[in-house]
Amino acid sequence: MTTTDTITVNAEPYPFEFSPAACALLIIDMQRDFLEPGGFGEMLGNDVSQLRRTIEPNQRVLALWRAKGWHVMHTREGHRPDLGCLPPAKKVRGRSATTIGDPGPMGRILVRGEAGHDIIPELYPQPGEAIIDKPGKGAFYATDLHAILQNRGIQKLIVTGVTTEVCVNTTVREANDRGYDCLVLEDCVGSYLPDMHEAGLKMIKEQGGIFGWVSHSANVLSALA
Ligand code: C5J
Repeated sequence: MTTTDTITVNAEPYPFEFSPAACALLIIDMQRDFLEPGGFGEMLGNDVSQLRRTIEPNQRVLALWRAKGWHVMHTREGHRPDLGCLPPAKKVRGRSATTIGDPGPMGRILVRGEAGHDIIPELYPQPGEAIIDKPGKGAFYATDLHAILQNRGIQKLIVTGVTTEVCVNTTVREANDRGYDCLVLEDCVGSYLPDMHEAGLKMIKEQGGIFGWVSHSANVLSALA
């Protein structure tokens, strides 16, 4: 198989086709504060096991992408230490006693450079894999993701990570408006809220794939076998 061959993955609402040279694996916000026991997510009362079930399938897909030498990119949601890129509305939303920028269980919450903001060791980026630090839910807002994808000739994205209905969905919608085709792998994305996970996937693939495609990592692995 060459990087310009077309690979077809069984998906909903219909098969997803990509050429490896023009496709990136985009892993969204697999950060310690969202996924690890004792992190900010769990501190807010969330069940982190709903997110942790995505680690193993992500590892499988990531290992394959790395073995092939294909494009891998990671994102992290977070803010500058001076909080200059944190909109006041985002700071106060939710009326939690502890909010972004405050001291949390793994350093200042969602602040760049803090332990909790970093990517979990199981999926830690390797040299050469772009890390997009994003202040918003979508990975395109106020980042250079679009420029990097354009410069590398990437038109298709395989999107994984957390959470399904928030940062994954927002990124897929932003990508769709910029002309990218996105395939979301249902076992590699997760939400603290199972019903939101289901709804998030449905919103992507309904109406003929209005925002993109949904499949399972097993389908990607078998398409490449
Ligand atoms: C992400 C969030 N990554 N739920 N953030 O989805 O606030």
